[in-house]
Amino acid sequence: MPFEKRYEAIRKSDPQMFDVLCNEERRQRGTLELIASENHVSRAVMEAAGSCLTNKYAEGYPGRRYYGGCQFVDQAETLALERLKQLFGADAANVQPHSGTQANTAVYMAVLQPGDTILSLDLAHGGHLTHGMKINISGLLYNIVHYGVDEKTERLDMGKIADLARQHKPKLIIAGASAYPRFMDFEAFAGVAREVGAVLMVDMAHIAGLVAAGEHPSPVPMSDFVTSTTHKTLRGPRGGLVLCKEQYAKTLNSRVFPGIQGGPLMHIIAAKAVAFGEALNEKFREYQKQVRRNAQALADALMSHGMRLVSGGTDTHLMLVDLRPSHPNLTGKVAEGWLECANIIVNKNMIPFDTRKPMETSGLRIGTPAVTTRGLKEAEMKTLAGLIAEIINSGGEDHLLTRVRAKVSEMCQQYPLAE
Ligand code: DSN
Repeated sequence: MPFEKRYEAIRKSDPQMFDVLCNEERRQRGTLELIASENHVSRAVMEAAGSCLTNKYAEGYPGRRYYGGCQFVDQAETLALERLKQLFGADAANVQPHSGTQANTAVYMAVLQPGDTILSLDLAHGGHLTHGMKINISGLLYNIVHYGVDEKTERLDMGKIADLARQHKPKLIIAGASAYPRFMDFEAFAGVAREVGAVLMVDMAHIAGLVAAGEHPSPVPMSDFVTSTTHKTLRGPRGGLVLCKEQYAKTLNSRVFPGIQGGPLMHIIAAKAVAFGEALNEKFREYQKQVRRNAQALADALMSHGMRLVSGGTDTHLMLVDLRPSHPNLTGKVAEGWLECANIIVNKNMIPFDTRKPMETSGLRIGTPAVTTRGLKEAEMKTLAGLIAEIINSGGEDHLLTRVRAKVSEMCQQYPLAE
């Protein structure tokens, strides 16, 4: 069925919004999405997210709600919880956080008092804004000490992190990143946390799908809390989740609701349950293997075209291109714009020790989850790397952008998104 047919009611009631939705659907279908934190969900996830569960208030938790008529949304939330715990082997879980930010904030409120110290990765070295950025709630409420990557290896140095922990005695240590291309040693983090008496929270938002499929070491056994979004490699609807040890479950639940949220989004929780069900399937494991194989192939091919990658490559689904050595005058912002003109979508990103501002940057972050969902494999990664390198080397030359756009369009037709 042509996708426009799915928006029939909107076409009749709100032609302006119909146009917006169709344009975005055309954009997604006609571009190659290399933003590392994005993906394309299944039709089943989309149906659950667009279902009648959006009509239902269900403050509370399954079996203990502040509203009548919750018997079926209780089933939806219970399915989500059971599947999630099975997927990651977790003791306890909460699927109500509206986002990763809410998930992280709920954990902070469960174990910290304002003024307590958090030790976390610097945003400028690949961390996340909810891990203590000055004007995020985390940075406003808590005392933040950051670790970074080693200047030479561009990898985490667990010795230095342990020293910082001994010096500052954080109450909470956060492991997790939004732009770190290497495996993290969660055992080592747990050892540091144990030594200084800190709680360990791993924010696995980027790698959750890889962890679920056994393609990245799991942080669940050795962490007090594990948070995640549900829409990145995990390929669910936009949202958040928290896993924790049983001893924290009651406090954590009360910090999510009524601590920082009211009514849960039951349609999204149903969509999370559908996505977790998909992630339990063998096909998902194969998908995640391919995500990593594609990342490896893309990284190798980009380097063969003379591009420098932060830390020299990737273990995961993403890589960071450092534009400085090959193109000292080119910013990530400009390169992102050229690539977008050719329908290749990436995001500018700070690289460690970047001297440019976050809105300019000297780097690009590139990830393979979404193009792998479309069915692209290693051979297409090589082609893509060649196209990216051509564009960047050409200085955004118009004729070339037009030619690459035609080639990308051909690839999109060859690997269409599911109807
Ligand atoms: N904004 C997300 C990302 O792109 O990595 C993190 O929340």
